[in-house]
Amino acid sequence: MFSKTATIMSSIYSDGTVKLRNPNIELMDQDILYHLALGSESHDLNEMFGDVKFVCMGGTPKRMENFAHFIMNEIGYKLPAGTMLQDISAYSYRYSMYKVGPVLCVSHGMGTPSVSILMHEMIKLMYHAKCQDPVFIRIGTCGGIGVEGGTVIITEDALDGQLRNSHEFTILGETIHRPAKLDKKLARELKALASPDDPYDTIIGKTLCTNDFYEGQGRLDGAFCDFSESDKMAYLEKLSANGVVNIEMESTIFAALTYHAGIKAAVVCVALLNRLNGDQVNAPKEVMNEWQARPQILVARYIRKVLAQKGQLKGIFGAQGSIKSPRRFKLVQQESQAHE
Ligand code: R2B
Ligand code: URA
Repeated sequence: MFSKTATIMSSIYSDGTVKLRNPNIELMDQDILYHLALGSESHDLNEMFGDVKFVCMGGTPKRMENFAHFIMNEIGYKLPAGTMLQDISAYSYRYSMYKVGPVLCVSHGMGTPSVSILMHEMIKLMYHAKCQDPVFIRIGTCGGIGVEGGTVIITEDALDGQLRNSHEFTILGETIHRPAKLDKKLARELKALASPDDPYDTIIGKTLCTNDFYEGQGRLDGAFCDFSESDKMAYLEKLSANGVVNIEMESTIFAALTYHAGIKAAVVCVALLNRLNGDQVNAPKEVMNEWQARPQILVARYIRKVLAQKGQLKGIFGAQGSIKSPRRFKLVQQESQAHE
């Protein structure tokens, strides 16, 4: 059978490409990445994705589409004239995927099963595309513990519901655990990119990953609740005493599968509320939208930094797209519209 404790073997080739820890894949005629609407023989995955260096994931298709537009501007990436960003996985009707040069922006849905399916296919995509040293970053939302709404939290360790730093899998009816480890150096690098001018805190701490938003996160406001407010508070205090600063629903599987694949990874979330003060997510929409941009801003700083180090960041003129003069552009637009 298989080993119950993961043996850590190298999962990356010396040139940085991803080695697959599954001998079956290369024996197959074609590998269909069903939930991405891509295939290893139907598509030239190396040509399409070979240059990917950063895989950024977040819960919703809209957030990842917004991130794609945001990062395009941040790295000065220019689309060829007359073209626009397309959801590459639109026909899967499952996940959304946008590519902006070296950045792949993918939605992962809610909860560990959804992330698990996506991670298998994303890791295989990296392998088929021969991507070198890809870095995976989850950009998400969470509930804070003892931190105010709007705080940005970088995960140091992802813990499961029993505070174990691993993800539990049931495979062929057997239970196994894989370490839910993230790259500590990457976490520190991200933290160092927080600016003293940011009007919010950016912290590092442990993240609790649960299988449910309501009872699983000790909320009193689900359809069911068989515990008291003091039980809830005692639980949250216990989490806090163990160094847990936030709760979300994807970090253990994300950490476990990237670690198993030998891929450098980080989780950056924004707190939507302080769970010590309540359970309902009720900040106004505009406030929440501004908060959700914060992890994106931090990740964009990281991507810019890495690209700049490689001399691959476009200059300021590139960042403005093809518009040489915004004033003249506006005049031309108005003139054209007048003749519609
Ligand atoms: C954060 O927010 C979602 C639940 O509302 C879940 O995907 C998560 O991790
Ligand atoms: N996401 C969660 O999983 N929990 C929260 O409290 C807020 C967002």
